[in-house]
Amino acid sequence: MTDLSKITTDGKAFYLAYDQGMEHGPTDFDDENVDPKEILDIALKTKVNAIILQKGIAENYYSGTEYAQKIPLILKLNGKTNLATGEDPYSPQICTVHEALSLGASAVGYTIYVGSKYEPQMFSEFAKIEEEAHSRQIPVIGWMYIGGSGSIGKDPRDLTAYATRLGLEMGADMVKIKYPGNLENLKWAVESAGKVRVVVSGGKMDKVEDFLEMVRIVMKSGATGMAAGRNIWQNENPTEIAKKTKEIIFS
Ligand code: FBP
Repeated sequence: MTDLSKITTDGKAFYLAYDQGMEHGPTDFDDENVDPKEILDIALKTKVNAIILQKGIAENYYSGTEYAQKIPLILKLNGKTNLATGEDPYSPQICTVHEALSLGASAVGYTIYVGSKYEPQMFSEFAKIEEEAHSRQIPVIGWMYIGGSGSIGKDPRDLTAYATRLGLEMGADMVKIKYPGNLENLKWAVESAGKVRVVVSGGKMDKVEDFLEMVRIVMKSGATGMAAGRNIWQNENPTEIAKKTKEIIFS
């Protein structure tokens, strides 16, 4: 397994995700968080294990700056908008491992929509990324998101465990999944992942307490931690909520 020590602390992790500008558009942002510098400042203040960016933001705001010396980078290698997404999502590769390394990445990420009819394309891109990243000892994180015609009507517990297992089968070092609704489902997904680490994405929750409760459940399940975005930087006090999240993850 690839060494994860640059992006974990005592085997646990808290990542700040800021790739929503591509996935959702600026609709997620307001004056407080539309500027990537604000988010990098939150990451710096709260000492997250890594920030997750697309290449354009990394190039313009991270690379060659103080941030790059202090915050590890997970570079997303693929992406899509939500405008063109039909029933079967496909998120094409837009950045190479080589570019990611030149931007200072400590790990790379790639989304596979498990259940999409475009799985063959995504598998093929992921496999090449995995081969190159591992030949350079760079960890690969699979955003294993359920989506597409093949997943419709199936049990979330089975689907989530299938998604994490797919990460193990495909050679990911870590998988990032959406919260599957309860502790029991998540435990099974973590178990199914074997040696592959599991982090859970935030989603957007209305109440801070609900988010923190989810973090508690995530840590009870044996998962490695969280990769959260909107629940942190959309909060009126991002540093405070990040601090509380960290306390749960690392306690
Ligand atoms: P959030 O914590 O804001 O949900 O971010 C996690 C994340 O996985 C991002 O990396 C990504 O941009 C977004 O969620 C995708 O969300 P969705 O699948 O809901 O469009």
